[in-house]
Amino acid sequence: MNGESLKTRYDVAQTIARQAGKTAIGFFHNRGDIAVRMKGAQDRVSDADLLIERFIRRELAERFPEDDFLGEETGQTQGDSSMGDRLWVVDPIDGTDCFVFGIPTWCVSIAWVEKGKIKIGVIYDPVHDELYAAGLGYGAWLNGERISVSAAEDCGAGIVGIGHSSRVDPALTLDAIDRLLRSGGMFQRTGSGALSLAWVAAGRLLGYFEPHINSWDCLAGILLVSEAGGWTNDFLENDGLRRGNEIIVSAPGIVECMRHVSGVTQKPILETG
Ligand code: LIP
Repeated sequence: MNGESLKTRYDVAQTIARQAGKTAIGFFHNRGDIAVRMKGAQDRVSDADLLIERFIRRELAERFPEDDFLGEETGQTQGDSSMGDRLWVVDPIDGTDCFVFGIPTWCVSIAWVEKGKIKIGVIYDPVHDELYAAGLGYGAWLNGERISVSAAEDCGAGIVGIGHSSRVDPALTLDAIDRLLRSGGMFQRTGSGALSLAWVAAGRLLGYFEPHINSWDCLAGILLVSEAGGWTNDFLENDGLRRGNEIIVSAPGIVECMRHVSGVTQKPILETG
């Protein structure tokens, strides 16, 4: 693919994320009128999720008919002339449980993967009008301003995001929180992995760990963190795209602490300067 095609997709993804966010915030302010269903324990889906995912899928298909699409709520759709190596991965509302209860920690997440590499990551928080964007080699940006991960050298120098879902044995998450607290750190759970990853890229959180997360929740955030100078584990290994995986991201100065907190000893795949 030529650079123009990547740049075009990068720009269009940001436009669509903003358009989707504008619709989502309207639902958020009128959430009493929205039907909500349970997909599992503590795992909700609303009509807003479905409507916004269909909007994003339609807009991307019109602009890039050769690309495939994988969405949290509608699954995978092949492009008209798909070659099977270009895929949009989308969560229309990441943090749905927060969304339905009126908690303002949710976002729209759009990622683009080509030949197994994440090349575009866009996360839009409509409540605070914060658009996070990264392209492979473009750096990471928040509302047009360059962002970078924290320069902290110690887990105790800030807050670490910890995610949890009912897919995971509570002991895994509780043990991670225990290790973090005993390392002098402090945890926070937003209910949106994507937004937490964007906050790591912006230096607001020192790192993020979740024992299992889905690709549509994290691929955009992974690119944001790596383009902002952070370390990320190899989420896509072992078919992470379809099966999900654990997620560990970190400011470069506390990778050892984050690996300790997560309980795994994965080697860094990005040597950060
Ligand atoms: C959410 C994730 C979060 C996880 C939640 C939930 P959703 O995604 O972003 O990391 O801890 O349980 O899965 O379901 O709101 O799109």
